[in-house]
Amino acid sequence: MILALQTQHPPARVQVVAQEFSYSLSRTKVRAGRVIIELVNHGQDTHDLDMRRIGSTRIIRLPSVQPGQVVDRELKLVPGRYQLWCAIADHNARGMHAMLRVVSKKPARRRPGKTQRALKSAGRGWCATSRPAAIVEAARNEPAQRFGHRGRAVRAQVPPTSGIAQRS
Ligand SMILES: [Cu+2]
Repeated sequence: MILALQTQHPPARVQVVAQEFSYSLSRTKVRAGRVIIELVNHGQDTHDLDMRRIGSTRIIRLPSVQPGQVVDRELKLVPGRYQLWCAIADHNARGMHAMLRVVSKKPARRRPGKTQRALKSAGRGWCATSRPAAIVEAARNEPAQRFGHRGRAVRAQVPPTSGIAQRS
């Protein structure tokens, strides 16, 4: 069911404008999943785009584009930080590189996690029934334990002050 929802969701888009010698990204953060990377060449030289998630050895390659041309590719990206660079000649060293952050899906709208739900339902059970009963029982037994006899005897030791003062 989750997979079906994911495929219905339109892919995110990131446009990368290449020129001598820089990349300009339409956004530097995108949600994980299907992402269309569009490489636009606004320069006078041929440029391309390689990208690699930090921690991974796999390099995703977009074909080179001639000046004035566009190429795009749909990818499935997992969360992480991705390095983007132009692999032509020394373009990378001359500044044609950028970073794209891929973040988990819908962090704000996510329903409570399994642990939160378990805590909530456990809390309901404990607060409404078990725990108050246990606390009441403990409170009832505590004076008797402290003074070495039953609760009734302890209550009798409490001086009857305020009630009498108000009555007279
Ligand atoms: Cu280049």
